Amino acid sequence: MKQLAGLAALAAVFIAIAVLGPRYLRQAPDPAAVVLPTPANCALSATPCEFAIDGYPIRVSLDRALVPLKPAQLTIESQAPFDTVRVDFEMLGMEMGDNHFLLKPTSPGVWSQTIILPVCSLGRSDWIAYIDWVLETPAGSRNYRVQLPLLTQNAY
Ligand SMILES: [Cu+2]
Repeated sequence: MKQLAGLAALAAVFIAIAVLGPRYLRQAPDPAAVVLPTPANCALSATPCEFAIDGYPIRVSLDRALVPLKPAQLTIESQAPFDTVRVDFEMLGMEMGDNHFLLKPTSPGVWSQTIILPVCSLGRSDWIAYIDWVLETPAGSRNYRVQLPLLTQNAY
């Protein structure tokens, strides 16, 4: 009986790791990632954000203001030879589900993806977009992350 309880406890721990693990893995930047400072005056829903990674200019834009449940096109432009571009939308201190998107290269130097964000049950509109880039270099892969604040707008 004692063994069974021990086994159940162990199983509970494994289940907790399986359920919670990916969430924390997703939120944590790659340990080797270069976390760039958040660009000043960057309100992603109003105007494009522009900054640089390793001397390469980067432009992040949306084709429309972000409204919950309405698709919007997120576009990231750069001549840097990135191999992977992804974005994760989160709310500080609130579990908002999986809002992780892999951007697709649509033309040389342009990465794009359709973004849909859920409605916040608390009526909040403040999101953080964690954008991750992976750059393959002869010396190995380099990861970069920038976090951009953004506000969704009410549909009504
Ligand atoms: Cu929320």
